[in-house]
Amino acid sequence: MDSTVLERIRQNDHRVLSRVISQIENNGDIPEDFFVELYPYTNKALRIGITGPPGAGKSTLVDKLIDEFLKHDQSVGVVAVDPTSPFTGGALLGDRVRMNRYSWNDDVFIRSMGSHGELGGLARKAQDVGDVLAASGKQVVIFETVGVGQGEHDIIKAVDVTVVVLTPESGDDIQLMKAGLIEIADIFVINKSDREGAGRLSQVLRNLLHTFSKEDKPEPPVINTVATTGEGIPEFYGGLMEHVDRMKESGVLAKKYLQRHRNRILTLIQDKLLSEFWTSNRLRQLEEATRNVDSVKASPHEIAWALVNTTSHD
Ligand SMILES: Nc1nc2c(ncn2[C@@H]2O[C@H](COP(=O)(O)OP(=O)(O)OP(=O)(O)O)[C@@H](O)[C@H]2O)c(=O)[nH]1
Ligand SMILES: [Mg+2]
Repeated sequence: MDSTVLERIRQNDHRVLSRVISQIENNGDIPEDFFVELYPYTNKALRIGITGPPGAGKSTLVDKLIDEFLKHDQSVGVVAVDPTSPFTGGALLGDRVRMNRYSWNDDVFIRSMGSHGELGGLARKAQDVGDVLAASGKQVVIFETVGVGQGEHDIIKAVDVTVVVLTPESGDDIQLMKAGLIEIADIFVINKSDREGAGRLSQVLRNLLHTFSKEDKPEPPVINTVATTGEGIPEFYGGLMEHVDRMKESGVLAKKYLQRHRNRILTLIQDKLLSEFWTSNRLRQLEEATRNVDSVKASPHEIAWALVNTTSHD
């Protein structure tokens, strides 16, 4: 990758963005200095995470939010992470339709990424993609993902502000707490508020949030929307920006940034050490030790320590 690539990214050349993002996605050969040189241009964008159960209306909501940002003269990048789950089989196709809607617009860049079953790496890649979009000058970078497992939480943790989208049918208060959503959410949106039970859910949620509110974190607002008609969208936009201001003032945003920075260092080291550790020789040893039930003679601990003590050149 030569230095003109970075220049092209900074000039918001969408064709180059696409190419670089594909390289990130496919574990392409990206020199380490690329990210070092990119870094100074990655810190201006506001990073928003949007998560929630399958079919809650996240994509419809993001579409409406894009229009709202454009109205306020802000450019937007979207990283839509598609988990390869039977629930979301058509998501990729849907996202392609969305991309076409903005293909003429230099202020919007939408990209979807598949998980290919490896969520850990996906969180890291999604962040790298977010950095590329931020460096292209996008003022807002939205990460959209289905919130069901740890991998998605890793994606969502790497943002400034997290929006959790629920619907009247997404269940009672106990489920909300079980899912750990209260901990990760900075803002709740009750979408599909045209359906029965939306008022009750927002009331239950507000009470819960009030009970669990902590002094070091502003209490998350609860906003009702109907993404399909656009009802509640200006309120969502307004509430989001107000909340971001509050987070900025209270120092929460700076804290999140530092946490994210630290986590990325930890993940990079983890990835590097693991990839260095698993030499073809060690992989062979592991394969031999676990080939079939009869060949399993030693305890997992014993095998693990033997692998650790094998020098990488053996
Ligand atoms: N009635 C109603 N339907 C909605 C609303 N918002 C979205 N929908 C519909 O719900 C369905 C799912 O919407 P999406 O935006 O694809 O939901 P999603 O959360 O992105 O879905 P996944 O990416 O598959 O998890 C679509 O058929 C939308 O038209 C709403 O406010 N009210
Ligand atoms: Mg979607």
